[in-house]
Amino acid sequence: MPRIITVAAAQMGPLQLKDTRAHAVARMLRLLERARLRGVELVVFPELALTTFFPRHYREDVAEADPWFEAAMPSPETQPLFDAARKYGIGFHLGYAELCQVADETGVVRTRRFNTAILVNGQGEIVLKYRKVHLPGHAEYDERRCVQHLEKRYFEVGNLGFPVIRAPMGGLNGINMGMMICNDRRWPEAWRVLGLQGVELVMLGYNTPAMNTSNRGYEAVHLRVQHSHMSIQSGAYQNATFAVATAKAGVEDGCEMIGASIIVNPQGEIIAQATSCEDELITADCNLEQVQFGRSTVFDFDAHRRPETYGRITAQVGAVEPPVWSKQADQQAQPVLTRADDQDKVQAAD
Ligand code: ING
Repeated sequence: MPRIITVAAAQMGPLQLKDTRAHAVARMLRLLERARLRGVELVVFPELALTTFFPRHYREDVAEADPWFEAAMPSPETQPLFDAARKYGIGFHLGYAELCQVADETGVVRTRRFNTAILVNGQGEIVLKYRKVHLPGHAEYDERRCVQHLEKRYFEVGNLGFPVIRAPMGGLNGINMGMMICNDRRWPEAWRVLGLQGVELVMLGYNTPAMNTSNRGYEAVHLRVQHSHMSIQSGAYQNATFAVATAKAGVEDGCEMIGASIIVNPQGEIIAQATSCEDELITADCNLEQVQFGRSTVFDFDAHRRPETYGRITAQVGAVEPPVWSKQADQQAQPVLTRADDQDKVQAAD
């Protein structure tokens, strides 16, 4: 029995520093209206969809960046999105900068700032929240860079892990849905944590500079889209899940970002792709039953994964130097990896 949901990536063109939330929301409402006309049941908006990509702008006092953050969700400016969701019966994913008062790991409630995404159902209810874990860039002004990328200055590392929820969406009474944000897509660990929770549909937004702004080495510009697509297609294929990846694209205050939003099926095929760097709606019918092939054959995790050999993945942060081969007669035979050895070796690497 097919389980079909019609999804859309609602790609957005640039938002300039001068653009207001009302301007952004108005454009998003037009995309929602277009989605309704096409029978779309779930719309994925980009990362930080309400403002320009402000981590390119340095502020000495982080609190000076607070006007780019949402202190409430919904807020008066974003309430129209929730109203439209309820009116049309369309769910949506929204990326935004979250300003909140929550306890930290020491239990102290304080002001905290996250790069956040929420999933809202067709009744306008928030069913899932995610806070970006992999924050690229840097925390201090970097004079070598041609464009700053200060996500480590403005956001804390997300404290919600990579959650998956099974919830009704569209005409289906249960879909396993998860989220990640932008740079997360480049880290296979993020995809696998979602995959190990049976995710069937991964939603992500991104703001990706169209060129290498780090000024540390050469990266051909055509690789920007290629690396984005490789990451998403691999993640979807290796975890037998659908993925909807939505760009905020185009030139924001002189800084170009890639578009190339895509919808990918559990076999890693791109089944829809944006071709502009403007507001553009791409749609696809996703038969979630397609996830069964991958997870009952090549990626049957129960049958094929060997976690006892993966210790390094969670025990190490950076890489360690490998042992050096030598011709010494007394060179020991290559040690057989045992779980204890694996852990000891890893501890030694700390
Ligand atoms: N943007 C970029 C991204 O991961 C980046 C940053 C681009 C990192 C290219 C590495 C290479 O798509 C965000 N917002 O994470």
